[in-house]
Amino acid sequence: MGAVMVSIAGILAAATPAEEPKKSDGSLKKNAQELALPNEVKQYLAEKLPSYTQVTKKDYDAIWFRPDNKKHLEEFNRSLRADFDGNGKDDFALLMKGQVDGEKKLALIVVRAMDNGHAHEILDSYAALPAVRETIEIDPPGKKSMGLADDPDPEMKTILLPSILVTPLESCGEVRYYWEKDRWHKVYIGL
Ligand SMILES: [Ca+2]
Repeated sequence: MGAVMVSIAGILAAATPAEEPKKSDGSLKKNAQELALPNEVKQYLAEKLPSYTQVTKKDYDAIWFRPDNKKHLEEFNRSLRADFDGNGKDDFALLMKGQVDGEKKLALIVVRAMDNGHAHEILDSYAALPAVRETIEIDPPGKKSMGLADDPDPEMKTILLPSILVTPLESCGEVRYYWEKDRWHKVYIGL
């Protein structure tokens, strides 16, 4: 992930120190294990997205990873738990395999806990290569990020909620998803 970090640092240099260490909130380690989904989330997925199954460690093939990625294989996240939409209830971001328009694809799916039940959004989909190459992690609240893509106000801004970072391994082009004003926003970083 070194190359990605360098290019992000270039973009964020004006607002944050280069190579800023990860916050020691334990999110990476904590989420490196398979998250145990609550039963109500499992039931929701079975009902609403029956063709999808969660990506597992077996879906990554270390053979084609660079050595510096291989050593991080144990830390690759496929599932995250945080209050992404800020309603006080924990939500789940999941990398899942499923059929999209008749093709086997990977998808980044968020299941949000609502006052009554759950809601979900399919934030993105990716080609199902011979092995999964995406990994996801939580970026803690308070990060500064350039608003781009679908953001009408492309200025450096502070993300107030935990956001989801998607890193394509063996490639560059990290993507951030964050919730603001009742919807998801997608920002490309590290291009
Ligand atoms: Ca929530």
